[in-house]
Amino acid sequence: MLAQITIQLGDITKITADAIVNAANTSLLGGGGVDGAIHRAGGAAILEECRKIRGRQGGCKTGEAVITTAGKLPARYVIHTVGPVWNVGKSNEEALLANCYRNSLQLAAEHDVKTIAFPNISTGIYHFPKDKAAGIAVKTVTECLQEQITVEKVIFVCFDAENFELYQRLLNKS
Ligand code: AR6
Repeated sequence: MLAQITIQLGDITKITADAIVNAANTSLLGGGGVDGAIHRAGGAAILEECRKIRGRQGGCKTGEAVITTAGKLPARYVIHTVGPVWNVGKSNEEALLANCYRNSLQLAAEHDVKTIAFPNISTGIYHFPKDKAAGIAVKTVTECLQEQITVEKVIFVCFDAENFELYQRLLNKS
């Protein structure tokens, strides 16, 4: 079956899906933006598992992903990935951002996740240009979905109108 890509404008903590993705940082200990919102809404169980992962592997590198419970959220899992901080394109940011989407989907497939929601990773506090980031997200996810059979639906959850319009244009849904 061909996997489906959809777009939603809103808060990812409200999304019912097998997994939602968090734009975390390498410490896995929470922060602002979507990371703060997920930990606040999901409760202490998420941080507790993040601490255990830190104990085992000392955090999460940029471009990589780890998986925890979703606590009180209407999802089964939170997949925490660490986007790159935008450095005017000088620090391999584009490839690292693609890795976030690829590694999150890989982890999702390993946990039999059928539906997964992504925020617009790195486009907030990490200042990755939104148009570039949207292009990388759509291209990488489209490629990954063609190579696997587990994930059936990807939802790009946009928190602001600018990102929502960029994704609409890229996916021809305007
Ligand atoms: N639902 C969906 N998207 C959201 C939500 C939400 N509730 N809240 C914000 N966004 P950011 P980053 C959007 O800053 O740029 C944290 O402190 C937001 O509008 O959350 O990857 C981490 O701990 C933007 O489009 O993440 C790291 O230190 C997108 O989510 C750092 O920020 C990502 O914005 C990561 O920075």
